[in-house]
Amino acid sequence: MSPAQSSPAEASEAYDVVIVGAGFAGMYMLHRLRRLGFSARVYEQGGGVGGTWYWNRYPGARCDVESMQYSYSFSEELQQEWDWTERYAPQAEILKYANHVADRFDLRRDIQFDTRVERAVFDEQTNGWSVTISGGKTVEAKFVVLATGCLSNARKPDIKGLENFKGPVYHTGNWPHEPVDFTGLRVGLIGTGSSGIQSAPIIAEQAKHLTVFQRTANFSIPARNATLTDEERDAFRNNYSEIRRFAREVARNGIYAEQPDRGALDDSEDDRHARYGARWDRGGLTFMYAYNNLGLDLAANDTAADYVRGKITEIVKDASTAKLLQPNSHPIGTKRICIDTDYFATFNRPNVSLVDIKTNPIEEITANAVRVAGADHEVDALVMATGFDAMTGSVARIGIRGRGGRTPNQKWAEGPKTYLGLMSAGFPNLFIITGPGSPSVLSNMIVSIEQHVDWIADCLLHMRKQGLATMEADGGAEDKWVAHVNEVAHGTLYPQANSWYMGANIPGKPRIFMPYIGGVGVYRRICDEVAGKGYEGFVMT
Ligand code: N01
Repeated sequence: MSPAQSSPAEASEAYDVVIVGAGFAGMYMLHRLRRLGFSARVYEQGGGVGGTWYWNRYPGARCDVESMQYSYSFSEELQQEWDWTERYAPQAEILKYANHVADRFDLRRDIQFDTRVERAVFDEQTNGWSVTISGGKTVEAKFVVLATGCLSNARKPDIKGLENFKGPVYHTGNWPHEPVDFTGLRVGLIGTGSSGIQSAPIIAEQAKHLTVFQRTANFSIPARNATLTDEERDAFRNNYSEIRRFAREVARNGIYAEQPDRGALDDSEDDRHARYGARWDRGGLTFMYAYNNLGLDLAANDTAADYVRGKITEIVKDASTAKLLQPNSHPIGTKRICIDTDYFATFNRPNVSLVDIKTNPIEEITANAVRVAGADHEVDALVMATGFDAMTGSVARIGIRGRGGRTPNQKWAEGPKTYLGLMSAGFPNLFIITGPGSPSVLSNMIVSIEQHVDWIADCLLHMRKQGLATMEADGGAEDKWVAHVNEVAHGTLYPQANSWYMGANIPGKPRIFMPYIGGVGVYRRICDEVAGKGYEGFVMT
């Protein structure tokens, strides 16, 4: 491998590394590689940086990890200078931050926007990749890094008659860049995951009528969003090194927070109620850290689920609507828990109705209505908050060909197989950032992104120093890792839910719990040990 130190890499159309995607992973990967003297080119299908925050512009979109923690830690100056305005940053502010990072670190000159990577083919003679981009141009790369995101392949479900609908159809994960005005319109919202739950209250404020079509009722905790004060910002800034260390090494999900010290059944009912109450009042994801066994023990989990179901009954005035909104199909937290602002209260509005499509699935979409159980619910616009082909979808849609021309789809027909979520045997010199088999979507994504980027950068540096050209996951090491990922998942309640973690939202997708649930600290130590032992489990030549 030869870092491009002489002639500009672009002239030769050959790079040490091609990075796919300019979200938070792609941007930081580029920054690290450039600093190490590697030539790198990023291809980004969007017109700007930001990845998920570039596409998900739906009303109410904001991050459910607090802004002071959902941010890069690699630059002390950056984390000291950026002023987050709210406890949970809205999409527009995160996108502004991404643009600030791109400018501050002069990233744009190595990013080509509005460009999809269509194909990446491994050449077994040269041990490199030929990468074909939209427009048909092919560039060569020794390494390819997929920074394609885990929730970037928005999926409109195949509902009968959808093509006949006369009004606009939006997807939350691919929202127009211009503001959408629902004033005076009857809006149908399909999907009640995080995106649907965030957008419903905002759409309801604007629309003439909002009809929410609910297949699975979801658990949601109030965000209690608020403006951040200088004191609150300083509390983080003055302690960032310890907060970041804790998030990386101690917290299971990469979020600095008080860790639970006991199980739910160790407390009396009154004490439990008080503890849940305090966390409900505080708001946010840490509701699930009330006890240390909520993800492990169904009886413990039921106590938290009952608490939230009780809250829904308290908030929603109409008893039958409240009952329908109460989740009963999965343990709390086993589908990604939602964080909302006034979601349940929205159903008290006279212009909002809820339609159960679990008991009676949507029969058909007509020119102006959604038909359920023979009744037409007339709508002028449809919002699909129907989620993503998560974790594997964005890898599968690139025409990747590894050894023997094999595609990831062929190899992953029974579920994704990777070693550490970083590489998959048969696809040498191809890294995935926050891939399946790593903590990824179960964590604060930026913590996991930084860990993977640093690991990959260190690895490439090691290879350069050692004069190594090729790296590939060993099939045996990969099999052991996949077995471990499964074993850890099956020690928890998570596989009980029909979640996108399990691939359950995509008809025909294999049911495998995709992320690694062992915790970011444990995982980081495993990755560091692997590197410390000369990249054990990888074959390097
Ligand atoms: O997608 P989802 P999302 N007919 O897959 C329903 C992150 N995120 O975009 O549960 C009818 O969770 C589906 O029903 P069911 C976060 O990690 C974060 O909301 O499959 N309904 C479900 O209700 C999150 O988990 C933030 O039965 C259909 C909904 O559509 C992830 O992204 C904000 C259907 C899809 O929910 C994905 O969230 C937003 C069909 N054919 C997203 N197909 C924050 O940071 C699907 N559904 C706050």
